[in-house]
Amino acid sequence: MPLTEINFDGLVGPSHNYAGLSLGNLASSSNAGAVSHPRDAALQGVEKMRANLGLGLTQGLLLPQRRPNKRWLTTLGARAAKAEPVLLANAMSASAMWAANAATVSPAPDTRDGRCHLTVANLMTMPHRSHEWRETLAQLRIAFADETHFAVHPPVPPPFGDEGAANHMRLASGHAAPGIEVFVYGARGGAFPVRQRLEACQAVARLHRLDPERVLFVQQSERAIAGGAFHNDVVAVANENLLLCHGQAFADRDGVFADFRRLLPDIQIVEVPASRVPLETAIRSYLFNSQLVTLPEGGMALVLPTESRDELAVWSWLEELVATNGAIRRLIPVDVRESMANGGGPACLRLRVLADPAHVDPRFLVDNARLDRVAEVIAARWPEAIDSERLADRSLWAEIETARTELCRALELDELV
Ligand code: SUG
Repeated sequence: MPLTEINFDGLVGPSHNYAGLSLGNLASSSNAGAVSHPRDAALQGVEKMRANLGLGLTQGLLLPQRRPNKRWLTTLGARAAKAEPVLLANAMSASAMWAANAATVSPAPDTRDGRCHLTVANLMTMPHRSHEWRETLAQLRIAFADETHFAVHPPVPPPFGDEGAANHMRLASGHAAPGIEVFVYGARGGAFPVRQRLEACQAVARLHRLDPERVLFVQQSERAIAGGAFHNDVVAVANENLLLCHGQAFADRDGVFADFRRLLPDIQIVEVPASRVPLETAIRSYLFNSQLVTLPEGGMALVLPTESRDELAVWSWLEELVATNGAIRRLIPVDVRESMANGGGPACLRLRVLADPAHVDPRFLVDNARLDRVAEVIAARWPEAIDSERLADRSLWAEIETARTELCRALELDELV
């Protein structure tokens, strides 16, 4: 098969909860302490994968990680049974579901050695995310074990924060054409932390053996981070030669657009002006946190959260776009409300890899039959609800472990147990 867009969705883990751990992520902060519904959350994710299969797209998945992460607690001299509530919440987070933060991916046409390179993100800015990388690396090393086609790199070391594909865009005249790779970093975020560092972006570009002439390092605007866009994919999304972004996404809008046009003359930049959709509305609706996908029949679709349909200013702008744009032909709302309540929309939930699916370990790829098996395990084993009191409950830990073990077995990934 030729180079294909494969979206690996992070399956929502059985410990999914709302602990308000992400400063600068407005949804996470405002839902702190709410009761979560891991079973519904994971089934919403499965339905999103089914919808993408229905569009004729290739779909993969990444598995939930062990929670509570006792190994991480041990490195801090703590034990789950006695850990303070905040530390335990950090060890219980299901945040690995947001696979756009698993790694940065440079597909084969962009790299000097003609392999697809993946660098696992260190996610070091937020404690609950900083311990994801080890299990992510283990999974990616299995999924992309074929070293003639893939190179999987361990994370960039501290102190350079790296949050993966959520801050990376590839623009190209087609999937198979050499692309330009855009790394978006933060320098200032007002009251909120900057999570993606320029030094990390530069390291990833070197590790991936990209042509320096076709790489851009772009500063995210302080206004965007301070407004709650803690990752670039909250204010911009790209696919092939199309960039859809908010007018306040980048620090130097004009300079950035000029660079894009110089390196990719046939680029189509669709900018949503703040006068039509204010930044706050864009962040609340997560309009840009959509999957912009190429449809097998031609044209593109925007797979977006139902929250953007519920926001009048957003939806009317999008309907106008579809009527006039030519490239984006369909709007496909998906319900991922449980993930959205922690600041993760459809694009956060997936890691996009351009590769030949025949080169990927098939156990990480899904069709409807495999998703049926996944959904059965979720329906039987995922907890129905979790409130903050329950995080310290040993019977919940046992339930979570059994759920994950059964899922690994159902997918024949016993080595992850
Ligand atoms: O890192 N939320 C995630 C959301 C990540 C979204 N990903 C992308 N934009 N690609 C984060 O802030 C919430 C955790 C909590 O509060 O329990 C959380 O980690």
